[in-house]
Amino acid sequence: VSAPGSGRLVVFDAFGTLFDPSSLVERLRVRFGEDGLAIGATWRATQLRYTWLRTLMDAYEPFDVVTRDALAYAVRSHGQGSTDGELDELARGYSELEAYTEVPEVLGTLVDDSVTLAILSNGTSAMLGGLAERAGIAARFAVILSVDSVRRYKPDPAVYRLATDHFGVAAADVGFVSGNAWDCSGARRFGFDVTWIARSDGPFDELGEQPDHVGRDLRVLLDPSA
Ligand code: LAC
Repeated sequence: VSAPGSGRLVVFDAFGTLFDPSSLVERLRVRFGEDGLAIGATWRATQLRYTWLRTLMDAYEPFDVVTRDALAYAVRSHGQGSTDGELDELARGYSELEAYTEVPEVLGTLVDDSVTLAILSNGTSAMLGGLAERAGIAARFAVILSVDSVRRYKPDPAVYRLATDHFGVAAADVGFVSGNAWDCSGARRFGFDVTWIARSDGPFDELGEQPDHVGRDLRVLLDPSA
């Protein structure tokens, strides 16, 4: 029996998988008081909804723009106001997220075991490169692949194809890891071997796909029983 991370190639989602968006809620609380938590939830949900809508509309804008637009909507939808400068600064928080605590050590173990690692994310190359540098994990990745090059967002198959094209492998040879159930569904549909990182409670999506492996955090990748 082998662990989910024991394949030759493991490809990671970024937000909610390696980097923790919930750390922004504190900044929202400071600015918007008790509405901060709800604004944070609306922000993340709207950010994703806008990625899907812009892909369907064939109206791509980079993830930092979508993120800032979604924040403006979230603030207004909770009856709050803010200046452009405040929105810019809060949205920049997405480029300053912390990695989840176990991330550096698990990535180090995988690299020591000769596993090739990559990121495949909605983020722009600049956002993702900066986040990986800040967390001290940039050198662990063979490549950071951004949807920016296909101008469509996950779960469009064109995004998952970036990984198979880059490495010249079949989908089944890619171990894909995401904390987002809908991303896992899209990746499973594409044919990846998928590990869902269920960091919070809540069911997997009902999209006709199931993850191959499930864990609470990235340490599942080292667990042969998973
Ligand atoms: C990403 C989003 C899905 O990093 O979390 O692509």
